[in-house]
Formats: sequence, structure tokens, C-alpha cells
Amino acid sequence: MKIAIVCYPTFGGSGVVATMLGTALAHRGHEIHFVTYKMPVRLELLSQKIFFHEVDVEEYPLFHYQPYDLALSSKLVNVVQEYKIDVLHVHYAIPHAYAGYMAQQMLKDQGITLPMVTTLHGTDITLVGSHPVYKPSVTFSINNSDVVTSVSASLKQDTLDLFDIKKEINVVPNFIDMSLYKTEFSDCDRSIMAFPNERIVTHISNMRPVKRIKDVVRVFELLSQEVPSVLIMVGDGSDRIEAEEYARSRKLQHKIKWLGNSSEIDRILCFSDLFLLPSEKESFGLAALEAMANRTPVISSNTGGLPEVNENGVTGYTSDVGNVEEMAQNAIHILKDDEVLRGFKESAFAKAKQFDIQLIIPQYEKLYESLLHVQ
Ligand code: GMT
Repeated sequence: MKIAIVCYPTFGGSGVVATMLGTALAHRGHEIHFVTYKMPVRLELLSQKIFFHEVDVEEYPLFHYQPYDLALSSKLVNVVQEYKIDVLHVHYAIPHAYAGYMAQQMLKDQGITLPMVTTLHGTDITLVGSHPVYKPSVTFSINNSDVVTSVSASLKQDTLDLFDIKKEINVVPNFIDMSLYKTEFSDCDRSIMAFPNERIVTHISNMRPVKRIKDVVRVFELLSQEVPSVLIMVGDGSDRIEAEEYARSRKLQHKIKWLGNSSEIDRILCFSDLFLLPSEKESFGLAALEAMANRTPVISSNTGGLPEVNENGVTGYTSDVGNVEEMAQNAIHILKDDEVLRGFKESAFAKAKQFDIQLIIPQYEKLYESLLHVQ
């Protein structure tokens, strides 16, 4: 099949998922066309089966906001015509499903049918999409997609609760390529980050308010009073400065390494003993799954789809949003004893296997095929 994929190419779960999906589909023989405003961050290999089409937005001084949706839908029309695309798969409803619908209509005028799959990722529903300024357009785009998927059962329920949805929503969970992770236990080279007696605790996010990164520092503060440990903070965003300030005020800075954005996520997670994700909202929590694939147990909030990934008491623990005391107690329980830690590490790894890419990609392929047959 020839599949066009639209996503946000920057650091962020939905772009990472879309990029991994496209790459895996290309390995399975499909021709994949990424249509985005920048090369996706994790798209390393341009193979014969992977194409990248940049959406140019003309800067015109008259416009306060440049019309990206118009540029995207026009680019989609051109790519579909030139490469005879079979299916369009848009990741993140805003504005991709809307632009995709417009492209469909323009192509229809030329007698071309372009079926569209829309994957809902989270904030396009829970934070941004349900805002009154976007809600009618998001409802319309979802209801007019040919197939709609959501990355967790929880996000499906949120979508049904927040919008008037007439379409079936298929839950297709996020995934990870388990073939990239060694099957035997390995400690990695942790000496670059910590002394032998210290545990390594990690957090990775785009450090927006929804990630509650101050809670990360507060949990670490409590746990480091009981267990010698260091905290590795990966990513960047609007809340970083305030969290750094808080850490400084609590005299924790010497125990915290702020690494900024990194493309070495697996290398960092490989030597981590614990992953913290205390988010306010999280439709899935791809970062938690990446941690688990690296045998790192997770302390997270119990919001959204997180309990579908992080099994309470098995792969780590889940607590109510903001309950940093409980999160810290659970973290101490996991980290204090080598045997307990080893058990959680193995359970986290075992659970991650349930989300192996090999199990999930066929689910998308089946949905694409169902659309080709109705043409
Ligand atoms: O929340 C983020 O860090 C970015 C956001 C995105 O749109 O890229 O992530 C959302 O999609 C990810 C991939 O499906 C999910 O793993 C995240 O849980 C989800 N974020 C939220 O729901 C807040």
C-alpha cells in the first residue's frame, strides 16, 4: 500500500509513534510518505520506501497567523496525485484531520477517493480539542474520518464523553519495537551518571504544565532522603526553569542532572532504576512504555491511560495526581531492596512485550485494508 502519514515532527509522543509506525510499515513493504513541516526527529533513514514531503508555509506579513491547514491540505492533494496514495493516516486531530478532510474534498472533485484514518493521541482531545474554540471542528473532523483510532481505552472514553461522536473508535495501543531491546538482563554503563551505591531515577518529558515536573522533584526529594540516588531530567519546556528553581531552593541541584532534549533516550533509560511520570493527564504514556522496555519500573499518576501501561504493584505503582508522598513511599519500596527492584524490572520488561510493534502494526494494516475494500 502507499500510505501518507501526517504528524507533528517535533519531540512529542504522537510524532514518535507516527514515525515508528511509518518506519515499521516501510519494513513490511509499504511505501510511506511523511507530510510534515519538518523532518520527524526520529526519522533517521530515508529508505527507498520512505519519502518526506515538507509543508511550506509562506510567511505573509498581513497574516497574524499563517494558514498551515491550507498549506497542508494543498500539499496532501499534490502528494496524493503525484504518488497515487491509497490511504491517508493523520496523527493528532488538530489540525491534521481537518486538513485531511479538506484534501479529501478537493480530490473528490477530481474523481479521486482518499480514505482517511485519524489517530487520536490525547491532548488533541483532552486539553486542546475540547476547548470551545476548537470543539466543533474537532467533532466534525472525527465524525468525517473513515476510521478513527485512539491510543488507549481511556482516551476512547474521554472522546465519547467530551464530543458528540457518531463514529466507532478503535483502540489501537501505542507500541514499541522490542527487537531493539536485549532479552538478557544488562546493567548498562551507569558509572557515567552515579556512584555505585546510588540509584538512578529518571524523568523524560516536554516539561509542559501537564507533566507536573515539580512533582517529579518533590518525589525525588522525599525518596533521596531514604535511598542514595540521583535524578536525571531529560527534555525541555515551559516548566523547567521553575522546577530548577525549586530544586535549587531545596538544595537538591547537586543530585539532579538536567540534560535537555536528547536523542539518546534508550541509553539513558538503560541505566535507570526508576522512571517518574506524575502527569496531570496522559492518554497513554509512551515514555513509561519506553522505560519499561528498558527494564525500568515506573512510578506514575493513575490518570488517563497510564494504568493500561503501568500495572499498579506489578510494573511499578500508580497514585492519584499530586499524591507525591505516596509516590515517594512506593519509590522507596522499589529502590530500597535489590531483590525487590530486580522483580519490578523483570515485570516491567514482561509487560512491555505486550505492546510489541509486531502485535500492533497488523492492527493498523487491517484497518487500512478495510478501507481499500470499500472503494
Ligand atoms: O504529552 C505529550 O508529551 C505529547 C503528546 C503528543 O501529542 O505528542 O502526547 C500524547 O500522545 C502520546 C502518544 O500517543 C501519548 O503517549 C501521551 O500520553 C499523550 N499525552 C497526553 O495525553 C498528555
